[in-house]
Amino acid sequence: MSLIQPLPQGPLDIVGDIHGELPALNALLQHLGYDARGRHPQGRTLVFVGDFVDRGPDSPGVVSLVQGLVQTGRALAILGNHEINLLRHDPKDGSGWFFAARLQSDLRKYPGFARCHDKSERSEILRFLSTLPLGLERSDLRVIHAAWHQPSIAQARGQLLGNARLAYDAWERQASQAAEEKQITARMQAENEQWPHSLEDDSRRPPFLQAHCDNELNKSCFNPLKVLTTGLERQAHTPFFAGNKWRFVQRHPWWDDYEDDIPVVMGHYWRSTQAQHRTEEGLFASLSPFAWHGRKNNVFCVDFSVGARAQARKNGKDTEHLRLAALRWPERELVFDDGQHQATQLFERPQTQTQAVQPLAAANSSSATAAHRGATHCPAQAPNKRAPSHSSSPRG
Ligand SMILES: [Mn+2]
Repeated sequence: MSLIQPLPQGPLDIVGDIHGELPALNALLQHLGYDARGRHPQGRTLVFVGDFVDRGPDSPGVVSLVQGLVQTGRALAILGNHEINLLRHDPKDGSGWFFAARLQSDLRKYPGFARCHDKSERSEILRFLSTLPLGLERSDLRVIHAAWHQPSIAQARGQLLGNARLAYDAWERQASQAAEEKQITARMQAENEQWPHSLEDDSRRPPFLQAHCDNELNKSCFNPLKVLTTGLERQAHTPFFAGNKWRFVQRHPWWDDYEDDIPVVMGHYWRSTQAQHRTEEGLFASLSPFAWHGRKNNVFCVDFSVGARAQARKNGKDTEHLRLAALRWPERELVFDDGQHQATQLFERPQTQTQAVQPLAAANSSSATAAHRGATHCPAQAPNKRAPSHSSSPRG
């Protein structure tokens, strides 16, 4: 039993990041045709891509619902970065429902939310989360929270189910050792003397601080379980201000390098149903809101940003584009929490064996590329020419 588990056969409904929006989840399950116990008249199975919790009005309620469905065999679920944060006792934005340390700051930012009140409730949530895998697969589909990155998947396969937290912590310690060996901290200190201003001051654009960049890349790309749940990053072309600080690395659209024929469905990346609302780094900028993406047009992000609904509501902003969706497989149709059905676009079927006849030289060069990629966790770190947009929307 490994951290990468099989998907069951039959039709699936793959639900995007929920982020504590229990009313949206209940509405979506109804529109999908599930009864209160998660049974579907056509024998469909629910799959949750992670990030069930944080920011929304009822994270404990969402966990409890997902847990009930998983334990009765009606659903499968994988861990997202927000569940990993809970497992590692790492309080972050939006987790005030679980961690007292975040309560005051979250109460200011989000409207009233249900909390975990006692230790036994928290322990039960952690016990359940610790049983979940990080990836799911079958011959025609792969499901992951953020990145189906083959070398990281291979590492996760070698870890026992139930071991996510221990393995994650061990890789984090190794990442710190690697940073020491590369003298990243000392080089960052030198840069801090050269640039003594706060990196949270958007009025002062820093020069490109290479050690700060190296530090971010080491932190994001070293740990394979982190890569699977938060995605890959790469060096930015120029410093850019996002999420309230100057950054030197940006998210890497790994799907543009994904060469396998097996489609991947993921969450995590805050796409929008409206063309004018883009993610901060323009990851889906040139894409229809309902399109498959990537080199082979066989990757689909099913996170339609319902996680930003709580804050938008509090600030009196439009929430229409912030929605919860499920992707029906094999139909490739989206169903939203308001009942809208929407066909997806641009999907390319995998080539069949007879179509996939390649000249020998081309086949050899592609396997050499794959072997090269397997040698490192990080993608090629050539500076990206496309400057990301200036924004303070949340990450992950
Ligand atoms: Mn996420």
